[in-house]
Amino acid sequence: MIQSRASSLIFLSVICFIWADAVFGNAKPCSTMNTSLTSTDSPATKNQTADIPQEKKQCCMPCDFQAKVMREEKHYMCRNLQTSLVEYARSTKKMIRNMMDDHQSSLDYLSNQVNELMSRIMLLNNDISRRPMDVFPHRAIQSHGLDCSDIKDTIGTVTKTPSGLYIIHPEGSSYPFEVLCEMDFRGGGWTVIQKRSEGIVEFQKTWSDYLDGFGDLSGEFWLGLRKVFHIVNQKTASFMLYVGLESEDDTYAYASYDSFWLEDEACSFKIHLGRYSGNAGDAFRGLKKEDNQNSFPFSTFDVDNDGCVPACTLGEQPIKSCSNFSEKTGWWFSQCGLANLNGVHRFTGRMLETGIRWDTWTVGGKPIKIKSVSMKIRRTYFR
Ligand SMILES: [Ca+2]
Repeated sequence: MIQSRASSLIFLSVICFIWADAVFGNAKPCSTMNTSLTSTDSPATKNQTADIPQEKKQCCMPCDFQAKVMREEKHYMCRNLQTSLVEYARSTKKMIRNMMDDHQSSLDYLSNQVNELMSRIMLLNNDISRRPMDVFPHRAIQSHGLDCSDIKDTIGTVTKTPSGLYIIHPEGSSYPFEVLCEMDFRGGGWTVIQKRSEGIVEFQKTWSDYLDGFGDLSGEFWLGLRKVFHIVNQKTASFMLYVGLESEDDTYAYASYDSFWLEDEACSFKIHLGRYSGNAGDAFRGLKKEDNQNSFPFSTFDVDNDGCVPACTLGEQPIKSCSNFSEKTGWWFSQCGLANLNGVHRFTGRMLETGIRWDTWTVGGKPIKIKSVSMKIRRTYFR
């Protein structure tokens, strides 16, 4: 803006200067005009000059006066030009200073933005390092199927199905519900029915809680006996169970059962397990006849089906309720038995029996302390 204004000013001055130079430059001195008139003298022209006495009078302006006027005009134009140049230089300097100020402001703003982003990244990093690794998306993918195996078999034939939360609607269930599907583990199609890792979710719950489920499907949870019942009791499918264990020393073991189903609520969801395979031992069946939890009903502290009537003896201790003995957690207790994957996470009490238990997984004859566990089920494709 300033630049264009200054340029216009200079341009105008230059034009004026050229114009003035042309006008006054072309004005010849009077004496020369007189000479030319006299040299090309003819009777006709003599008469013409006689007819224009006024013109002759103008042409006869004194030469020194005319030169003086021209000089003054030229000086005036020069001064104008000088002034314009000075103003132009000043405005250019000002403009450059303004531009530099603007650039500095922009740089300051960007620098602040970068600092703010760096702070946010640091906060996020801290947040991530504090939280347990959560590789699954939090929102359920709107894809209906009967169970995770069904989803994998139907959608998975077209495109790869990722692990995560899905909505399923098993046969016999009057309502759809959300489940965590593991699609990458051992061929995929696994519906996770129980998961524990950090010990954030407490498993000391009532019968009602164990019926409907609790916890967070993207973290630790118990899916719920009713939902599991609906999944494994579909007419067209049979299911297997996989129990994955991780010790406090970061070692892994598993127990797999080639069939798994539950009886209905009226029978307190008695558990039925097929053949065992794995390296953690068959803690569901245990080592002695009375340890066998297979075909036993589920128990909580408020619904007692544990087979201790009126009491069992563990060591020297009489036990009336295995759930109470296990800090009010729920399981398919059979005179307590050797397995309780719902036990208290990292139990620090004196008796190991009340922690997460899979007592056939041992080292040096002693049960290994368990920190993470998951129970998942998948359709079996053979009968
Ligand atoms: Ca009892």
